[in-house]
Amino acid sequence: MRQKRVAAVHDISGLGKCSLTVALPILSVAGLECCPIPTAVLSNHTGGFKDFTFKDLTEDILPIVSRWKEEKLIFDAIYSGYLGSTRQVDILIETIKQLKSEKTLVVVDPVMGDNGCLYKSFSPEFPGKMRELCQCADVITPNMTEACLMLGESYSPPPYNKDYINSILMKLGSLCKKTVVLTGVSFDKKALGAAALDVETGAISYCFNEKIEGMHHGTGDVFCSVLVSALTLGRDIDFSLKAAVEFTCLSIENTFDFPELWYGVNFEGVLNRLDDILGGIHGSTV
Ligand code: PXL
Repeated sequence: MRQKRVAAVHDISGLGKCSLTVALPILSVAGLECCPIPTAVLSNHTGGFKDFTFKDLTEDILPIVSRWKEEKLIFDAIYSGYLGSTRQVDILIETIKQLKSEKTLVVVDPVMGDNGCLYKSFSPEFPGKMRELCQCADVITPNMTEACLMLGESYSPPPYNKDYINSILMKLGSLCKKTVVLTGVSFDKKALGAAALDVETGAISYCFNEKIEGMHHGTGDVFCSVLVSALTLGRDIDFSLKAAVEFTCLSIENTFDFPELWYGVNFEGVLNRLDDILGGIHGSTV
């Protein structure tokens, strides 16, 4: 028997509850071995703190990959998120080539913006470069801002109409191999959720929850880490989408009583519910 293994390529931000500090605990609770490749070390995330320190780890990635390669280990998934530099896109493409086997699921979360804006750590060329990385992915998980940045479309805030969302999904479908998961989808003032497109069949599904007001940092990383966990456990896209929406909402609700937590969500307090939401961790071994 072998425990399933996920290579997680994200930054590590000491403060802020995002990237690896979210992916590691969520994948672990899902019974998966999470093997991190840090793209950069930051004091805190770049979204709202007054400053941040930034140590770029671009030069460390391929030596880590070569060392892992020598161990001849199987990776059931490769999950990438926030990258530390534009050059890291080419390095990630090489990382995927090196670590991927026939059955490896490649999930690219093209983390680069929110609320219509590119994060301040990225150059204007970054979205075009991120498109290249998406071509290597089975699954991509942009939010509406990231989708518009990659497609060169102007961003407008929600609500949207269904035809518009479906056309964005179809355009994103040409950027990746199998599945597009689009977050931040809303058709009215009451509900917010995500949509998924199966690139091969053209089937589109939606999953909504009651909209919770306010801006919640790190929820994209919580959502995507649950989605990757569910897909790696062998759940189908509809189940995985529902699990990711449900756990993200629970995490936000569990933050209401913690006013000091403006920079993230208290997902740790609901990790004990994750096993149930994932339908048990059967599938974490092969
Ligand atoms: O949650 C996305 C994210 C990840 N990593 C860093 C960030 C952000 C969002 O601001 O700044 C460093």
